[in-house]
Amino acid sequence: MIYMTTMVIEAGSELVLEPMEFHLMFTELCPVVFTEGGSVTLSFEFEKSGVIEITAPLRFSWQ
Ligand SMILES: [Cu+2]
Repeated sequence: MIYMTTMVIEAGSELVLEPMEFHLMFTELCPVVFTEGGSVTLSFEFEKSGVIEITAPLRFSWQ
């Protein structure tokens, strides 16, 4: 796994986040706040598009 703080998405292309590919990984989360089946709101900051927020489901395993 390679830790990255930024990624380049070329105009007109897409970046798919999924387990075992490019993904977001959170560590040392508070189990009271982050529960499987819940969701989390994420803010992505794009150089030209600004900030876009999405709500993503929380899964603790991909199996
Ligand atoms: Cu990871």
